[in-house]
Formats: sequence, structure tokens, C-alpha cells
Amino acid sequence: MVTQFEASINCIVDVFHNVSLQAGHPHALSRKGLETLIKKEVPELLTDPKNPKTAEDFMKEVDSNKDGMMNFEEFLFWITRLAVDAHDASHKE
Ligand SMILES: [Ca+2]
Repeated sequence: MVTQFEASINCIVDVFHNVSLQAGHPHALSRKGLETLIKKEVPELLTDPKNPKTAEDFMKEVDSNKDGMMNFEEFLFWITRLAVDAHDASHKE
């Protein structure tokens, strides 16, 4: 039986692929793809999820190989940041 944590890891992969495969880039998200993903998957965690600048800023921040796309490793850096913020928020409640 898959644990909740294992299911969460699989979910991260699925969320990435749901957007990347739709755009025909199985290994990377475009800025537009990231924008779609943010609106659909993290509408509550971010302060301005509908603003295109949100995706643009995150893309600039994590696009370490400067190819204008977010590959899966870069996506994980972004997820790490979201998780750190969520962890911090859990201690403020
Ligand atoms: Ca990149």
C-alpha cells in the first residue's frame, strides 16, 4: 500500500506532467504552463496567483540553467520554497 507521503511525491510528479505534457514538453514547464499550474494547483498559498507576474518572477528565480523553461529539478526548488513557507505558516497558527 502506498503511504500518504509516497502518494504526495507521486502527486508532485503528476501535477508537473499534467501541465508539461499538455504543452508538448514532457520535461519542462513554460512560463505560461507555470501560470496555468499556479492558478489551478496553488490558488490559496500564493498572494497573487492570477497575476502573470507571479509566474514570471518564480520562473526567473528558479530557472538556474537560463533556458526560459522550468525543468523538473527547478520545479522541485520551487516546491521546496512553497513547502518552507507552508511549514513556517504552520507555526504561526
Ligand atoms: Ca530551466
